[in-house]
Amino acid sequence: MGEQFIEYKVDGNVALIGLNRPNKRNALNEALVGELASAVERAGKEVAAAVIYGVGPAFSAGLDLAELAARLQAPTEQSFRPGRSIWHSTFDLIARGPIPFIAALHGATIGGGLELAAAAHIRVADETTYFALPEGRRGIFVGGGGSVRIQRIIGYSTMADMMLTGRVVSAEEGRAIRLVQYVVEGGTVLSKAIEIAKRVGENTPQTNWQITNVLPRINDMSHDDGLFAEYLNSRMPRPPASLERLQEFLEKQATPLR
Ligand code: 1HE
Repeated sequence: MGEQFIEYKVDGNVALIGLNRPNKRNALNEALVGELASAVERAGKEVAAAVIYGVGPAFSAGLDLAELAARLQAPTEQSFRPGRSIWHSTFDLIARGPIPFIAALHGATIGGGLELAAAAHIRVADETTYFALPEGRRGIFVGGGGSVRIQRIIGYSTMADMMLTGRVVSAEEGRAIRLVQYVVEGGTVLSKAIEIAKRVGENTPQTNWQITNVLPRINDMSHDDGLFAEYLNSRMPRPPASLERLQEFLEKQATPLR
């Protein structure tokens, strides 16, 4: 793929996608986001689950502010052409694609970096992780789906507080406001995320797709529409693996819940 800013490895049934621009704290420029889109598409075709992590001291310092400043300083015709944001299309490939994504967070997870993490289905942070939405400080606004995804995760008031004040939120506070599901010791986040991804990857692809695609859409619906959509979903043909798994349990061959 000729990657400059993304590293891609496969470990069993899991893809490991690394943001690899450590000297700029994995600030997200257009080239990086484009490479990320290719890596995400590739993972969807060849593995059962994926982990996104940051190389170097941070997960990601968010939007590349130098690139935006250059664009604002010297706008081109392209700058005014309407179209879909590459951030939206790429982060949607993660959030609404065929496989689950686990974000492994450490250090700065800021602005667009947090928007990227919010596109994943499970977020694991180590204790060095800190979150901020300094858009207010920088004179800009979220643009990577944060007003939809982060707001739905933490609610308007908490997001408004983070954006208006630009304050830093620790890993533990991140767990309290439901930004992350796990907080682990420094240095162990990647192995924990891989362990989770491998376990998730053991589920049937259909169930994983329902959890990552049906469930969040139902979350956006009214009570009545949600129940209707759940009913329709229950009428979808089930793959042979569903019956095999039920039989495994009934024949006392299933691995006990752990
Ligand atoms: C960057 C960026 C960046 C670092 N764009 N170059 N994001 C922010 O407002 C966060 C801005 N960054 C920081 O506050 C700090 O860099 C950190 C707290 C993340 C890390 O601090 P530190 O001391 O480890 O590193 P550093 O020395 O500040 O940065 C190392 C280099 O990365 C340095 O470049 P150098 O050439 O001087 O070595 C920094 O300039 C560069 N760097 N962060 C460009 N973000 C779609 S809308 C999304 C809106 C947002 O994301 S707003 C949040 C933007």
